[in-house]
Amino acid sequence: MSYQLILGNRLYFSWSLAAWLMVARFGLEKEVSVEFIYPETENGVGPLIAAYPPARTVPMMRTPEGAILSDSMAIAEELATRFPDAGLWPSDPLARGVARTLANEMHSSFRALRGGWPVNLRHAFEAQTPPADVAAELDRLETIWAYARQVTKSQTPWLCGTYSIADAIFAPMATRLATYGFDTRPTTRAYVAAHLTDPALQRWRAEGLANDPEMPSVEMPFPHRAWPAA
Ligand SMILES: N[C@@H](CCC(=O)N[C@@H](CS)C(=O)NCC(=O)O)C(=O)O
Repeated sequence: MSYQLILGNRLYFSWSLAAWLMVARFGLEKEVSVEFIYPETENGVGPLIAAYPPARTVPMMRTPEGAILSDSMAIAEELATRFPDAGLWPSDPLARGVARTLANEMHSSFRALRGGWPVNLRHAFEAQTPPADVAAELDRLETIWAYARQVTKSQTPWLCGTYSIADAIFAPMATRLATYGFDTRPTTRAYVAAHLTDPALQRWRAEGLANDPEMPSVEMPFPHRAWPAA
């Protein structure tokens, strides 16, 4: 049995985007088969993921031995350990440490942004004024993204040199800023643009638009604008 990754709707499920990038962005699509499940009711993904106990959320990855990984960072770490040549973490020790702490901060924090501005790759909205708690987290993003680029001397658009798990896990945050039209500060603006022009992210969105249903319960009542090119 090969690796099996179960994901949710490409246009709304933040951690599913991050997990898919950990596969697609690192050349692992032959090793990991990907399936999508679409919750249409208040029960969410629960009944659909019930075949993989004890998972309750997506992403979920089943390893060839049968381990059920139901947490994004567990999926990240197992992929990085099992496919060491794929380069999921930076090889440079300093850059790897920075990438790890940023990825884990994303996973454990930013509750206001995650709750207030849900991921939406179907629609972009006219620029929203962030509430105070969201604004504070936007400040924090600018701080840690600028820190990572500066301390690792990144010469690429990415946080720690070559694209790493840290960039995959922040991709949904970059798309949030595109969706809600926030006029961001310099490092943030350039970093969001890098994600919007990333071919893997563009493919994820195009395949979502072609295949995945609209979820009215996640849509916000703001005026729409065109999806930003970058
Ligand atoms: N700890 C999990 C959280 C994943 C998570 O919250 N997934 C959400 C969607 S982004 C989910 O599956 N929610 C249950 C539902 O929609 O019914 C992880 O990091 O992978």
